[in-house]
Amino acid sequence: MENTDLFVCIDHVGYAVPDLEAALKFHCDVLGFRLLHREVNEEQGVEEVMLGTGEQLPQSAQVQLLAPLTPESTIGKFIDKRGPGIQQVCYRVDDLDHVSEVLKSRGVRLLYEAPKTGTGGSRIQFAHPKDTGGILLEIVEPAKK
Ligand code: MC0
Repeated sequence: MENTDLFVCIDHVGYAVPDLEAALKFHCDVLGFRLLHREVNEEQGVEEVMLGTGEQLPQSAQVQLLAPLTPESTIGKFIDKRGPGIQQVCYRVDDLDHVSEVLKSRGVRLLYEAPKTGTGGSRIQFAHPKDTGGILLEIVEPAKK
């Protein structure tokens, strides 16, 4: 039977954090996560780290820490309104364009006209939380190796 699944797995859960170094220390020293990747994404207004249990991206059990570059950024506003915590859940896909078209055809509003660049050169898109039961849903197609 043809596989019609849209998603490969949960790629990561993203936490909005006001203090990246403090959150990194907690996740690594207390929870035992390993730092897999770190970058500044100016377009998204974040400094982010990806944590996991293996040696390189993409891994299972990934956690993303998202710190705001400015108070006016998406994460800055989120922390201001809701406080630190889960900001997004991200599903991994093989073909972002295909999955985007399917979601759109099913009435889900996507936030961007065209995919943006995410962690490690990945392609990303978001579905509006109003269309997903209150969850900001990111979809990611990891960069090809
Ligand atoms: C806002 N709302 C949320 C939410 N943010 N609901 C669930 N989860 C969230 N994270 C709800 C609010 O409670 C409100 O509902 C309504 O959506 C409008 O919220 P708002 O406070 O007026 O905020 P907006 O509209 O200015 O922005 C919300 C929006 C924004 C989702 C459009 O956060 C956005 O564009 N996000 C996508 C980009 C992003 O998150 N970048 C940072 C991660 P009520 O009921 O009060 O009306 S970058 C990233 O993740 C990259 C690096 C990667 O993974 O590779």
